[in-house]
Amino acid sequence: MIIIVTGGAGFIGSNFITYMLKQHPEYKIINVDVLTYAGNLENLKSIESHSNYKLAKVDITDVQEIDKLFSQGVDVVVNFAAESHVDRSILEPDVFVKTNVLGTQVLLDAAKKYRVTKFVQVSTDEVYGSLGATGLFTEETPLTPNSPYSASKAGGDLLVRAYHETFGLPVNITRCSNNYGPYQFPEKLIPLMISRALADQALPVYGDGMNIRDWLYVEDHCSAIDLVIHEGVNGEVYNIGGNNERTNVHIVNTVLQELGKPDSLISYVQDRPGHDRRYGIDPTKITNELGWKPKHTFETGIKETIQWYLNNKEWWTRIQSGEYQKYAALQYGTR
Ligand code: NAD
Ligand code: TDX
Repeated sequence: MIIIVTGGAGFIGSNFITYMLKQHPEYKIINVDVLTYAGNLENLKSIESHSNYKLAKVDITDVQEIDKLFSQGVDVVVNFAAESHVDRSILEPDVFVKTNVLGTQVLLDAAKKYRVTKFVQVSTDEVYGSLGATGLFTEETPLTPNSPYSASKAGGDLLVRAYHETFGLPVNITRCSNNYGPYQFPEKLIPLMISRALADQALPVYGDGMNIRDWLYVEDHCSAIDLVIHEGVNGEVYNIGGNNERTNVHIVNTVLQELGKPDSLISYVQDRPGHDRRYGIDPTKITNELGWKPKHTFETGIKETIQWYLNNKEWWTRIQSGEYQKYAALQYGTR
């Protein structure tokens, strides 16, 4: 099986490639990644010389290059490539539309032309918008995205759906809750708080800190996608989540406790515009129909993650010293 994994140098994509080469060492994996600020080949150090792994530094919006790649043979596409950070989408929405909508359409056209046997669109629960105090997102929840990021992901998802309905392309869409684990870029909540707490910097909590996210350890997300590739019914959407709803304040307090740092580092700052209050995934469909089960609880996963960041300080300090500084200055000033 030849799998094109787009965005394979990012957080989830790199975990996924590593996971797949462990589970299915005979599969050939081509990582299509243009290496934006979020793409980091260091994430793939453990498998970079695997005989079944290849990197193609290509932009998914580049029609000619994508066509050339697909013409060399591909069975399955897993599309992780995206601009993924909500705060950046508020500062600069245009690149989100380009990559997450146009890029998806370019991949769909190539997948159709070269008759792939499966196209998996890796999407997010954020396309469903925000929940009140009760209820969960099911696959039938209407799409009501609130940020430029989630609107662009919803746009990509609707194109994937349309290519199934119109052209019969064998697709699946997966919608996952917040991932955490090794190699997550330190702009996202958990690694941001770990890295700033270790430097005794203020921890910026948006609004009242009572927004809720539903956390999933990245390896459990990878096992779900592996299942969808093999067992997913064409045209179906699968929600992926581990029933781990936590407030942001709970997350930050957990990080502080694990690192032995004081609460006084917490700094409540202006809320994110359009900030979704609560996400919660109902994973009944993937659990009952495909037999998926997460291996990690939040309590074990967060401990492992914090330990990983403690053991891999060079990885994230190198990132923080690069292009990230411009964004951090804009986002956090001198706090
Ligand atoms: P990330 O930002 O860490 O990585 C994105 C990767 O895509 C990077 O390697 C980047 O170089 C690459 N990329 C960006 N634009 C590209 C382009 N035009 N052409 C080729 N490559 C490009 O993202 P992530 O957190 O690993 O998320 C991966 C996917 O999963 C995204 O589609 C995201 O929407 C989705 N998702 C993420 C989460 C989460 O909690 N992180 C949750 C649900 C869904
Ligand atoms: O500095 C911060 N302070 C803060 O309070 C940051 C960066 C975040 N937050 C809050 C905002 C959210 O309520 O923490 C929560 C999590 O924020 P992010 O890590 O930015 O994640 P989120 O906005 O929930 O989106 C993530 O999960 C869904 C990923 O970035 C998306 O790619 C994915 O689709």
